[in-house]
Amino acid sequence: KYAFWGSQPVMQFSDEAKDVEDGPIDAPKTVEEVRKEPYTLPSSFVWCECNINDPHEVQEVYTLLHNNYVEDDDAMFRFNYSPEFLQWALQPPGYQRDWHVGVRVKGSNKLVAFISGIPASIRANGKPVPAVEINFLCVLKKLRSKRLAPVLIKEITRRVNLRGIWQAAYTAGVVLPRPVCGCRYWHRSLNPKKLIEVRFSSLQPRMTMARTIKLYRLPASTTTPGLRPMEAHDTAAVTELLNGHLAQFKLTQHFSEDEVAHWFLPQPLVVDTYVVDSQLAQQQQQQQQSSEAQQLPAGAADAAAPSSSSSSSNGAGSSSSSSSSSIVSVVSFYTLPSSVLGHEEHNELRAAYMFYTVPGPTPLTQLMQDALTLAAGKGYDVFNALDLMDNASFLKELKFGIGDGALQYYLYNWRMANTPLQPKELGLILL
Ligand code: YNC
Ligand code: MG
Repeated sequence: KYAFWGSQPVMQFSDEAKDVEDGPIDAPKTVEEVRKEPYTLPSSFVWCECNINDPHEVQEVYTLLHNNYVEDDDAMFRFNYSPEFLQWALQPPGYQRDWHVGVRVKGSNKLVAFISGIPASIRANGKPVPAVEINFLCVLKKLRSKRLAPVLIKEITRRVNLRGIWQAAYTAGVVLPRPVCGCRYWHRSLNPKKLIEVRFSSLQPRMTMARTIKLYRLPASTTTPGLRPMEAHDTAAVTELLNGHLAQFKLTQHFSEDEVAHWFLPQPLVVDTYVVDSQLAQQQQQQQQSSEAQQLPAGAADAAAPSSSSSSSNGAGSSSSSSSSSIVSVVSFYTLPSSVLGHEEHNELRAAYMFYTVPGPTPLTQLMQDALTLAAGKGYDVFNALDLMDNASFLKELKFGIGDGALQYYLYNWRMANTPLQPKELGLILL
C-alpha cells in the first residue's frame, strides 16, 4: 500500500503525534543538487509545457479535463473547469510556464496527461512557508493505473525545486499519507427542481416539488447595506482585511496586493467578489431616510422600510478599522460547473463555490445569505461550501446539506504539529 507515497517526504500514518515539530521533512537541498534532466516517460510519450495563454493550448487542457478529470463516486457528474477559469487559476502573479506540465503522445501530439503548480505564500502554525499549490493532476482514462501519476508528481517537484521552492499544498478526494485536515463539502440548492431532475439531490420524503421549491426560495435582493462588487481601487483594503482575518487560522495563505487583484477582482463566470462599503451604506441609508421623509405621511416610514432597521443593526457603518478605507467585509465565490453525464435534458450543473470571505462587522450568516441571493439571481443551480473556517456557523441555518465524500488537504515536505487540524482551524481554499 502506498508504494509511491510511502517513499515521499510527506507525513506518514505511522508518525507519532507527540514527535511532530513544524518544519521540512527532507534535509535542506540547494538548487545545484536538483536533477537537471526530466524524469523518463514511457517511450511513446514526451513532456511539454502548456501555454495556457494560447487559445489552442488552453483548449487542449480544457478538453483533457472535460473528458477525464474528477467525477463523483457514481460517475454522474464531472468537473468542467472553463478555459477562462483555467487561465485565471494557472496564471497568478509569479506563475511559471514550466509548471504547466503536459504529456503528449509522440507522433499524434495528443495531450494525455497534465499537472500544474502555482506559487503561493502558505502560513502553517504562523510560519511563512513559500510553496506551490498543485492542482489539475489528470491522466487520460485509457492510460490509468500505469504509474504515470508518480512520474508527473516527481517531474513537477523537480521543476519547482529548480526554482528554489521545496514545499507544496494540495487537496484530493482520496486518502493518502497523510491528511493535514479533512473537510466536507456542503451544498445549498438554488434550483432544486433541476438538481432533483439530474439526481444531484432527491425529493425528501413527504415533500412535494412545490414545497421544496418554496423551501429554497431566496429573496429578490440582498439585505446588507453597502454591498457592491469589488473594484480595483478596493485592492489594498481587501488585502489588509483578508490577511488580518486569515491570520487566525493554523493553515492558511498570505496574499500580496497583486495576488488579491488577481484572485478577487470580478471576472464573469470565473470569480465574483463583493465588498461591504460602509460609506455607501451610510449614503444609502441617508437617501432612504430623505426619500421616506419626502414621500410618506408621518408615521408610515417604519412599516414601509424593513431594510433600514437591518442596516442599523448590522454595524457596517461603525467600523473601527485602522485603515482609511470604508471597506469592512468581503465575500467571494468562484464558478465551477460540472458536466451532467448521460442525461437527456441537462448537460451542465452550474455551481458556485464559496471562496475567501471576511465578515468583519457583518454577521457571517447574513453575508452568506446575500451571496446565495446573488448566486441564485445569476442563475447558478447550487452553491457549495466547505466546512472550514467559520462556515459551520451558517451551513445548517442557510439550508446547506452535507455532501458525500471528503476533501483531504495535504502538505508536501512539511510537518505540522498538532495535526490533523479541525476544519475550523483551516483557512486555505484551493480551486
Ligand atoms: C491524487 N489525486 O495513491 P501509491 S487532485 C496524489 N493525488 O500511489 P497511477 C494520487 N496521488 O498509492 P492513475 C492521486 N490519485 O502507490 C492517485 N494517486 O503511493 C496515487 N483521475 O498512480 C496513488 N485528479 O498513475 C498511487 O494512477 C499512484 O493512473 C498511482 O492516476 C492518478 O490535482 C490520477 O482525480 C489522479 O486522472 C492522475 O486517476 C488519475 O489512476 C486521474 O497508476 C481523475 O498515484 C482526476 C483526478 C486528481 C485531482 C490534484 C492534486 C494532485 C496532487 C499531487 C501531489 C503533489 C505533490 C507535491 C508536488 C510538488 C512538490 C514541491 C515542491
Ligand atoms: Mg497511469
